[in-house]
Amino acid sequence: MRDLPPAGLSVIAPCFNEEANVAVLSERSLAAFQSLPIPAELLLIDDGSSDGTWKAIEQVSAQNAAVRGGRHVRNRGIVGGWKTGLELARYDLVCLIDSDLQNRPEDIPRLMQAWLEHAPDIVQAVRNPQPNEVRSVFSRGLNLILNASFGMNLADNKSGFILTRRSTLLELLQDAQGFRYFQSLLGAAAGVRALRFHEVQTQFDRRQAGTSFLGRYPIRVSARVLAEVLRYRIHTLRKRGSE
Ligand SMILES: Nc1nc2c(ncn2[C@@H]2O[C@H](COP(=O)(O)OP(=O)(O)O)[C@@H](O)[C@H]2O)c(=O)[nH]1
Ligand SMILES: [Mg+2]
Repeated sequence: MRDLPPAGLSVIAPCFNEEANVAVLSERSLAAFQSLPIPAELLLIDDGSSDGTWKAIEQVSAQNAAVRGGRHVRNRGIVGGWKTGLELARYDLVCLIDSDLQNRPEDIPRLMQAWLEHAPDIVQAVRNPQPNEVRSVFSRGLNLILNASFGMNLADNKSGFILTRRSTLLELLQDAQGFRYFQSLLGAAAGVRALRFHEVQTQFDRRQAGTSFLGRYPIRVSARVLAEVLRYRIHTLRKRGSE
């Protein structure tokens, strides 16, 4: 049975040294909210940035009631940003989005539409990168490994541009403890719970400003993520075995 219609959507964007992107993200998100059938808010979480990210967040949140900020004095990572966003969230639906504008805020209404039409547990944006992105080779490899390890068949398993219930995300993040790159394991956490996905094709733009924390050839991080995929698989098998 489908429960009550959603009351609203809280969009959570972790920001680490994104001073040049905050204002544009906010402007484009607020414009996109206009075409949503329910109220929405944007939660910008500054994660101990060393640039002017917090100042930019203060500025946009002072100008718009639908934009609010959260701040970590020390860096807690992307998942830490999501958790703080969940604490601040007013609404029962949440959408996670990168703050560097690689995910397009204009796609938020498309994810919402898919949520209403298909009634899945999670709507996941499939990121279609621009041509000649070296990073997409790593991303596709990791996608195959995640799908094979967890018996899944997603086009973009570790896409963190998703829309789901706040309660669902809270449940998935219960597994995050002890993992440094749990942002890559969120899809897997949903897979082990047999949650139902609906995928939406989206464009994954190049970064316009700021720098990725991964760099162009993320070999070291990829190796660490792989080790965590393995550790999480063992963890979930053990957990299932003990139930
Ligand atoms: N809260 C938080 N967010 C981060 C951190 N590192 C990156 N982000 C954010 O997560 C998103 C993706 O990061 P990015 O560096 O672009 O990774 P990439 O897209 O995989 O290259 C962006 O919105 C970043 O601002 C971090 O340490 N903490
Ligand atoms: Mg990025």
